[in-house]
Amino acid sequence: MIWNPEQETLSRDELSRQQSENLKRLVRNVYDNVPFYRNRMAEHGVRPDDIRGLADIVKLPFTTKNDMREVYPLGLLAVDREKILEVHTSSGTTGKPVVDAYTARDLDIWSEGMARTLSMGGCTAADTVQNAYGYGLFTGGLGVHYGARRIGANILPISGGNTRRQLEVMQDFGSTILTCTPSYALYIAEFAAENGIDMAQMKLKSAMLGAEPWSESMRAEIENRLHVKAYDIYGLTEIIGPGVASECEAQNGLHVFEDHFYPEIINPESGEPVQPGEKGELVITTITKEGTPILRYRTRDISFFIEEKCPCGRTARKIHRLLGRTDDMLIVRGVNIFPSQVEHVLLRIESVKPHYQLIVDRRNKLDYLEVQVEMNDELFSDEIKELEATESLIERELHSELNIHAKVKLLNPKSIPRSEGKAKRVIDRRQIVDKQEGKI
Ligand code: DLL
Repeated sequence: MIWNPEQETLSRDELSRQQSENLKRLVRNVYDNVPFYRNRMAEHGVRPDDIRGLADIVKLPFTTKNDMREVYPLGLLAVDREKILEVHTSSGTTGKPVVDAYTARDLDIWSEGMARTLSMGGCTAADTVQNAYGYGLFTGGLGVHYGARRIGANILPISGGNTRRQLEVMQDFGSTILTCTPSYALYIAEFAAENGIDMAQMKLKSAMLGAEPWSESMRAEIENRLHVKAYDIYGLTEIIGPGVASECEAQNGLHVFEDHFYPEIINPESGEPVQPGEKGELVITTITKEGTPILRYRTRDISFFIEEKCPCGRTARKIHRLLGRTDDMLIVRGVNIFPSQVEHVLLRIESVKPHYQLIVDRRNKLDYLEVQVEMNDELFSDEIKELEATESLIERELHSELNIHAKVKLLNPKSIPRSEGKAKRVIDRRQIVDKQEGKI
């Protein structure tokens, strides 16, 4: 179902007209009200009058995560403090968190984006949404909450964790839509199987999954085990939270809600727009936001535009499911590797589980990649030579996918820590080694 047919099926001309107007208003607004942007624009030699339409967006400076950290906490505020109703931040594990401050209108835009998103998964007022994203400063919990509320669905604000209780609640209240990270969805499936709970007996029909990278093969696994259709949903704190781009029933690319979030794809090295259909870094401008509007935010997420018309009838441009992050890309012995490539290979192998970690280290000054993956219970009780054969099979498959050798280590079932939120897939020990050696 299309939540807002008028906006979601706009003609390209009308959409561009709206985007253009909003962009001009945004630029004038941040120039007048946010010293950070006024200075940035001055450094770039660009004034609000230079932005006459969408094509001029390339004249504007980019904003990076570092910029946002430097002005922490509220240096990007474009309205009076008292107009702010709510604040969210990223987890900030690698530095100061980034902040999003919402006015009433921003919360309205967020609810709209999330109502569109949940509708794509078939959510109506008759549905029961089990919201297992974390509530708190993280945007997942409240983002889904506001969207479900706008639709008028019944919300179970259970938050993440306590998997036994998740399954009890799902059964007792007949949840029809599950919202959580893909890794947690898989964990719920695994827990159910181990405890003899038949997921086919549940009423679940869709799972709206995002906040971390996942793959097509992982989708198949989740759909089979949870008996749902699984949809990819994307967003980030800097922009608004979830509800920036989401997958419709075609399950082939995510429609960007571009009447609010204007997308570009650039070459991360040169900063120039890529050719149509070419992959690059997603850059987003919040053309309607009031509290903390952002010019050309460099998401570091890698994707490309899918240009074909979507059978669902929505006209907003689609991006391919995220391919990785410019900063998650590992360079091992000069080869670019994304954790998603490894996941793709592992999910093809029956006797292992999709719980894995990549450990990168440096031995004798050479990069060394080890893929640790859990075996399933059958393989666990098999003979040593079976384990060895599986390890070499995975090593061969990884080699043909990645073009480098990775050592595979099979781990006992359940030895990789489970996450109720985002999973940790990469442990890069090289940076520590480099620091110790005084190279960095
Ligand atoms: O993760 C917002 C969110 C909540 C999205 C719930 C979807 C569902 P942050 O914590 O700021 O916000 O992290 C944003 O997570 O730049 C991506 O690298 C990654 N990410 C988010 N969604 C996806 C996805 C929330 N569907 C960062 N696929 C982003 C791949 C995703 N990566």
